[in-house]
Amino acid sequence: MFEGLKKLFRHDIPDDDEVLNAKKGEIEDEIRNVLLESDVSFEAVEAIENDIRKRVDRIKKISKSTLMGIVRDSIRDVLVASKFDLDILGVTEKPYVILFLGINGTGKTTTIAKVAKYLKDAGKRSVISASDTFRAGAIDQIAILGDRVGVKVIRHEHGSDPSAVAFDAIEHARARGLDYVLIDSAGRMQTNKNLVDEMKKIKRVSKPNLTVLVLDSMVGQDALNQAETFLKETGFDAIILTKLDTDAKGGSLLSIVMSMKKPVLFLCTGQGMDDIVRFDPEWYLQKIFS
Ligand SMILES: Nc1nc2c(ncn2[C@@H]2O[C@H](COP(=O)(O)OP(=O)(O)OP(=O)(O)O)[C@@H](O)[C@H]2O)c(=O)[nH]1
Ligand SMILES: [Mg+2]
Repeated sequence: MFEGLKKLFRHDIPDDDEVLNAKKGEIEDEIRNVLLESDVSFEAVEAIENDIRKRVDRIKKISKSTLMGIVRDSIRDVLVASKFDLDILGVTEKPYVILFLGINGTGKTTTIAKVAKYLKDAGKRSVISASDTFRAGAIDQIAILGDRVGVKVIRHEHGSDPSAVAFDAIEHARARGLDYVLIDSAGRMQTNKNLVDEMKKIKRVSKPNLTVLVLDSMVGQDALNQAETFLKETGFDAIILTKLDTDAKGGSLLSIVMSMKKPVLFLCTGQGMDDIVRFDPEWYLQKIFS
């Protein structure tokens, strides 16, 4: 994971201060190239580069370790802006309703099971609403995952109204004093008018405390454009990025964070139920700089 960006300091950056100062421009170019080669978007590279330049210009004599610190700080600054301030485990509304949206196959259903386990491990009680009643097999999929993590799944028939399932799940949570309701939804393309209307209806009926967009970190600009469409149609509060384990280069997280300008709640790093971490810039920096 992230091998591309790990190259940032494997290049022969001189340890000698004098040489390093003489080569400042060259080294800045080198950093820029590594970022671009690692699929960091142009926009994000510009932001990081400008920041690096400003910091470097303030320093008369630069050593390799100060330079490493500067690059690290610049990347951190881009990421910190997208930190999700809300402590999902400390919310007071009960039940706290989270609606998961996203285009086809981004990992919504898997992520819901992971989040359910994450909450359970923290001593919280949840119920899952199998509100993807559209795709054949979706209800069984979430039911199996719910079983695996030991969290109840409220389900109706295939083809039934997804909002009604969500309504029942919320009632179920209320009656039992559960802490969270996690609502799955059918993957959709922005062009699918029925599904977009359905999504709006789920939102209207379930009045989620939090709406999250689940994004596959590897699908690039296309997915981001689709997300923008979601933004217009329904609005969402935060992002969950999946499949970071498949990002060999490492730039996708930075690019998405920079382009979406929305807080990131979780990062998913595999198909296992524990492959989920709260978004934390330090986690990412450690992966790159260690
Ligand atoms: N490597 C990897 N695979 C993942 C991750 N999250 C989900 N997947 C896989 O991605 C595929 C699709 O996941 P789903 O959870 O079914 O995605 P979805 O968004 O619910 O799909 P639809 O309901 O069809 O729209 C499955 O094979 C998952 O195992 C992840 O973080 N890393
Ligand atoms: Mg699904």
